[in-house]
Amino acid sequence: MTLSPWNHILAAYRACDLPFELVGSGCFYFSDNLAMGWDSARTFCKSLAAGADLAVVADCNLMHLLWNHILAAYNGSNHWIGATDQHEEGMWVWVDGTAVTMGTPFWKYEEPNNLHEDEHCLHLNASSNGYFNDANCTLVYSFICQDPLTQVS
Ligand SMILES: [Ca+2]
Ligand SMILES: [Ca+2]
Repeated sequence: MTLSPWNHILAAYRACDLPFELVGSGCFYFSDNLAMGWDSARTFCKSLAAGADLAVVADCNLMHLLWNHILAAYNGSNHWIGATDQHEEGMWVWVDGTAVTMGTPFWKYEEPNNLHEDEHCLHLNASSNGYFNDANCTLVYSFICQDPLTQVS
């Protein structure tokens, strides 16, 4: 039996439980027009599935895959992802507790800049092709959640 490309696509979609979509090798939820502050976005993500949280984007290839998907399907808008330096200024940590890689190839030039000493949450920045920027956590942005339990390899 041969699988048509369509079968392959269906199989890929089934790899993630709704409302998560397969991007790269992970299962992600894009909030589309639903927008809120970073903390509320994190709470929302956790409500979607056991173990779900804001997305950890520790891989540069994944960063570009997510951004290209946002450009194609979600208006290329700013999206919160799961890292913050709320606990200690300048110490960027993913929601899974691992350290965020600083500088290129992840961050927009001269970011994070902690503007007005009040930028402690990470987003894929619409004005810089999705490269990382720190922003005020109360800004109302769309966001990306991740379901680690349905991650495929
Ligand atoms: Ca900061
Ligand atoms: Ca900034």
